[in-house]
Amino acid sequence: SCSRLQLTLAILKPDVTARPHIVKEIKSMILRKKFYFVESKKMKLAQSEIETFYKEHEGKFFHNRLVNFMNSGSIWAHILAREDCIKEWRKLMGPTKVLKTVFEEPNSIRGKFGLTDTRNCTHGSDSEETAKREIKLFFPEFDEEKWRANDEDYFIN
Ligand code: DGI
Repeated sequence: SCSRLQLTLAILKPDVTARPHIVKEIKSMILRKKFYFVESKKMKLAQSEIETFYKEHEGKFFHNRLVNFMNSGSIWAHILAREDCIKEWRKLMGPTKVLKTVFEEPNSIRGKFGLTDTRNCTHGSDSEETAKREIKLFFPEFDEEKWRANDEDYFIN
């Protein structure tokens, strides 16, 4: 039923956004796994927005690299919907570390296209609470209640 659709924030990072044929292939992988694209936009984040987005990683050894990378080009931001969306999107992304993806999840997005632990293609929210916060950050105009009341009926049944 409709109430079982879960939302997540999915980002295609600058490494893939710079390569249109990879973007196309990842979007096909997303559709093949029965996710719906609820909202999509291509955008360039400001440094301050990246700092806010990755606040929890402040102080970690990879923080500067991560911020510089996210600042290096445009991204695609998507709201995806699916049953078990958060877990399923993270499964399709594959593990964070590129070596692990290559040996354990070669058919995941990161397994196929990941370059390094920093240039690892995608982002996905890690919980419902995070998803709500991240969706608000990237799509402040998105009204989840209104979407659930209207558009969602279009997809199911
Ligand atoms: O949810 P994930 O993106 O899989 O991973 P996360 O939330 O733990 O970390 C967010 C991002 O930070 C991740 O996509 C890439 C970067 N990162 C995390 N751990 C490492 C890292 N980058 C490097 N270079 N090395 C790491 O160990």
